[in-house]
Amino acid sequence: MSDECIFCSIVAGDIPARTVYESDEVLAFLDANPLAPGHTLVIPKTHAARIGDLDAAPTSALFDAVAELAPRVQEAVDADAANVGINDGEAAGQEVPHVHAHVIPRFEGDGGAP
Ligand code: DGP
Repeated sequence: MSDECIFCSIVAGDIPARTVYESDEVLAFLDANPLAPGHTLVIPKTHAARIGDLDAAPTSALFDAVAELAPRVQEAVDADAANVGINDGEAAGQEVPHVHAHVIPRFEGDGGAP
């Protein structure tokens, strides 16, 4: 838990979010700036800025949750596919320094990758 981390504040319930899944290790919620309907962020509850900083157990819990949620998110918005990815580091586009996986639903003919 980091006091200055937006996503830690969401985990703590101090900032509201539209939660779609929660376990002891992982939280998933809708992205505040969605690139598509249903755009979901999946985060470990443990704070780590980069994927390489995360311990093995939360890493495993994160990827298990992503694998479980990606098809469910697609189904929820009737999407054809999804982009699943992590921006790992500022130069890769990471704006929030708390590890998070994006699940971005995609639709046939929606114009290409985000
Ligand atoms: P990235 O660029 O990979 O760090 O993506 C960060 C995402 O987090 C971005 O798509 C917007 C989203 N985001 C930032 N702040 C908040 C917030 O307070 N609530 C929610 N739900 N999403 C947020």
